[in-house]
Formats: sequence, C-alpha cells, structure tokens
Amino acid sequence: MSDLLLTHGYFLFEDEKEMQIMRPYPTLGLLYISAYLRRDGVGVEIFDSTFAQRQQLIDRLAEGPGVVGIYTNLMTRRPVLDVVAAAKRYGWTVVLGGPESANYPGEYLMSGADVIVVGEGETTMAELLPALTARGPHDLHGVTGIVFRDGEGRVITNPERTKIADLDSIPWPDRGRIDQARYVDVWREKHGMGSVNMITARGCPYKCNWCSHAVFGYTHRRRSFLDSAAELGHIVEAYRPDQVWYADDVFTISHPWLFGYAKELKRRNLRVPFETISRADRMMKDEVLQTLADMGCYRIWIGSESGSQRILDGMQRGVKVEQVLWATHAAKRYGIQVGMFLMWGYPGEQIDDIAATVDLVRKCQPDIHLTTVAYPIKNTGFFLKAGESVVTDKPWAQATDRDYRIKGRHSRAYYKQADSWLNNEVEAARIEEQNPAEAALRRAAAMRAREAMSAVSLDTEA
Ligand code: B12
Ligand code: SF4
Repeated sequence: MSDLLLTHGYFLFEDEKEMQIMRPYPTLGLLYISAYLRRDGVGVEIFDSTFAQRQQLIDRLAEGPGVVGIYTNLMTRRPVLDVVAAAKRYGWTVVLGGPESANYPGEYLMSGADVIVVGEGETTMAELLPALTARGPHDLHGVTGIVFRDGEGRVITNPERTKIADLDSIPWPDRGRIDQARYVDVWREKHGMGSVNMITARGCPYKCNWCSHAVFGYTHRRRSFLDSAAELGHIVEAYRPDQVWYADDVFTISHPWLFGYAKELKRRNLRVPFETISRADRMMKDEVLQTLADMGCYRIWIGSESGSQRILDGMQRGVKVEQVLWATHAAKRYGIQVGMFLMWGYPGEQIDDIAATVDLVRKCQPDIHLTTVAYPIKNTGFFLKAGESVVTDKPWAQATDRDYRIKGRHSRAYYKQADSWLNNEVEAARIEEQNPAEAALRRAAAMRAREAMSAVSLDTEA
C-alpha cells in the first residue's frame, strides 16, 4: 500500500484529435514529485492515465482509500472532476496541483477536492502528507502553498511557499515509475523518431499578457548545465530516444548557460537531435544559432504571435517584428527548421494587423506555422484586462478556459478565413519560382478568403 497515488486527467484514447496528432509526453511535474518524495522514503504509486482508460483509474480507486494527487491543466477539467468524484466515492483524500487548480481553487474545493497545492509540488507535498495523517484535511494552517477548507467550510488560502532555489538539489523525474518506453515507441511508430521530454529550467520572467504564470510566477531558475547534461546522458542510456524535446519556456534565455551546456554535451560526446521553443529576441546572435545547430537542434519553435508591432506591444510581448524576421532566416541558414506560433483575435486586432501577420509569415517562410484564436486563461493579464467582456455560455464544470469568448470579437468563421488567407499567401510565395501558375491560383484563393472575411466580419462571437 503506497502513501500517495499520483495521476492526471489526460486520457489520450478519449480524444480523436490527440490520437491523430499522437505526440504524447508524460507529465513531468508528477514524475518530479514522485522522485522527490521517494528519496525521503515515501511510498508513491503513479497511475499514468495517458495510455489508460478512465475506468481503469476508477477501478484502481475502488481498491481502497488513501491520498490521491492529481495534476490539472485547463484542458483536463472535465476528466479531473470525474476522477475527483470517483475518488471521493471511495473515501480518498484528494489533493490537486498544476496550473488549472491554482487558478480555480474555490471551484475545485467545492467540487470535492480537499486540498489545492499552488506552485511547486515537491516540498509542499513532503510537508502536507504527514500533516494530513496527523491532523486531517481541515486543519492545515501553517502548511504554505496550499488552499483548503477549514472545519467550518471556509476557504483558507495559506501564504505562498518559497520556491526551490537550487534545482540541482532535487532528483531527476521518476521516469522509471511509468512506461516511458511506450512513449518513445509511440513517437517512433508515428513520427519515425522516438522522443523524450526534459526541462533545464523553471519559470519565465517575461510578461506576455496571455501566458499563465500560475505555477512558477515570474521567477526563472536554471539547473546547472552539468546536472542537465548528466540527465540527458541518463535518458539516452535508459530509453535510447532518437530525439529529445526541451520543454523549457525559453530555451535560449541564457546564452552563457547555453554555451556551457553545449560544451559539456560535446565533452560527453552527446549529440541528440532536439526541438525546443524560444523567443526571437533571445536568438539574435549567430553564435547562438551555430551552437544550437552543433548541439543537434533540428527545429526551433518561435512564439511569433503577430506581424503587427502594435499588437505585439499590446500583448507586452517585448519582441520586435524585425527580430522575428531575422531569427527565422538566421535559423534556416544554420539548417534549423522553424516553427511559428501565431495568434488571431487579440483585442484591438484589425484587418491591417492580420495583413501584417500574413506579410511577416510570407517573408519568414517557416517550415510549419500554427495559428490559435486567442483565449484568456484565468488570472493572466489578458483575462484581467478583458474584464467583463469575457463571456461563456457553459457552466464552469462543463467548460475549459478555451471556451471563454470575448464579447464583440469576430466569429470563428472569420478566423477560419484568416487561416485560408495566410496559408494560401505563404504557399504562393514559397512556390512562386518553380510554379508561377499554381502560385497565381493560390494568390487568388488568398484574395477570396480576405474578401470572405469582410462578408463575415459583422458576425461576432457574442
Ligand atoms: C510541455 C508543455 C506542453 C506539452 C506537453 C505536456 C506534457 N505532458 O509535458 C504540450 C505541447 C502537449 C502542451 C499542450 C498544451 N499546453 Co502546455 N505546457 C507545457 C509547458 C511548457 C511545460 C510543462 C512542464 O513540463 N513543466 C515542468 C513541470 C516541472 O512543472 P509542472 O507541470 O507545472 O509541475 C509542477 C507544479 O505544477 C506542481 N504539480 C504538478 N502536478 C501536480 C500534482 C499534484 C498532486 C501536486 C500536489 C502538485 C503538482 O508540482 C510540479 C513540480 O514542482 C508548460 C509551461 C511550464 N513551464 O510549465 C505549458 C502549460 C502547462 N501548457 C499550457 C497550455 C495552455 C497548453 C494547451 C492547452 C495549449 C493549447 N492551446 O492547446 C495544451 C493542452 C494539452 C492537453 N491536452 O493537456 C499552459 C497551462 C495553463 C493552464 N492554466 O492550464 C502552460 C502553463 C503554459 C502557459 N504558461 O500558459 N503543453
Ligand atoms: S509566452 Fe513564453 S516568453 Fe512569454 S511569458 Fe510565456 S513563457 Fe515567457
């Protein structure tokens, strides 16, 4: 019998879209907590729901009560609420962690959860578990970093927990406790490259308005490059992936760190192809791109978001359009593929701003570009600024933050046409020289999409 069961609400096989994408990674947060607690002798079991059926988790909960800890993010609200209900039916004490429950502690407590952990889970759980055993779930005053309900049902928010200063002091994620090999195999089968995720830092100090800082705040803490390289060495030995994904928020944020890491990997004779995410303004040196290429970076994702400086400034992105243009071209010069993330519908965006985005992507010619219609995540600057214009017609328990709409904003159909305009224009520019006839057809399609936007422009979301 373990002291703690850890799980999450992401069931890959329940989601057709996710099954098509098939790029699963384990939730590192749970693996970090498991490793930390087990080092101190706590018995931890992980039920990794990714490849499981929901009923299997419910059957496990039926085996008997204890403490269950569940990771939450905004996509998994509904399955998590189901798991919480099942756990309560079988008498479990339920602890939630991750960005979503930190944003809605009151709602989750009212839905049956006993404790919400806000921020990093390792040290909080180490203190919370004995407190739960000794005092139960309603007398947890003094355990920092949690929200709970006292004996009278009042929601009590304890002070914030101090963040872990030295990330090298915590053990590496407990990948051995889950079927990590299955993730690698799924990747290899579907994409030809087995992949493993790891992180070298926690938190991001930038203030992009739509981005959730619910877990790490605005801190930025790095692991040493020696410890990170040692973990990569272990991953290669244990799981033989063909690539890794550095899931850091901004992989090239510290150039001295990057150069040190690259040197250490070279010393260890470790060159593993990888993809990662960064910001254009942290890539503005040939030496950075050369280093990434030498280390094995085959694709870099850039949060480009908009080609309009006015919109970028409104987002508090802190990046110039020219930097995105330079960074994408420079990455390609070094043989690194570029992926661009773009966002439609940020407040204030006009047709000219969309035109500027189309123009930027056309000039950048990334290998991949992905668009999203902006949605306000709870407690972000975007959410707070949008205020009463944030609306939803679903009850909280049935919705996610992605269901929030902004009153008066254009309809989904409008942004679908914007996608068509963008994709056709970018493709036309790409094939212009080899196939001018096809390029002309593409350009005509882009024009039609732009015109169709005017036709649906009055059709608003709410
Ligand atoms: C990698 C990543 C992904 C990956 C893979 C996820 C994975 N399995 O690894 C992919 C690309 C698939 C992805 C997708 C999405 N992501 Co994402 N992702 C991340 C990212 C960059 C890193 C996650 C990570 O490994 N963190 C490192 C670990 C150590 O931190 P952690 O998970 O938070 O865990 C700590 C604490 O939260 C806590 N904790 C965690 N679990 C538990 C459980 C218990 C019981 C306790 C007590 C504590 C606890 O302790 C942990 C250790 O200290 C984060 C940003 C970030 N820096 O965390 C965004 C982030 C989690 N993603 C986010 C979003 C919005 C998404 C998408 C919705 C995007 C989209 N529009 O489609 C999708 C949703 C996917 C899905 N179906 O669930 C948001 C979540 C916001 C929110 N309120 O939920 C984040 C925070 C980004 C942001 N800054 O806005 N994502
Ligand atoms: S979007 Fe990226 S750079 Fe901006 S605050 Fe979030 S993690 Fe940092």
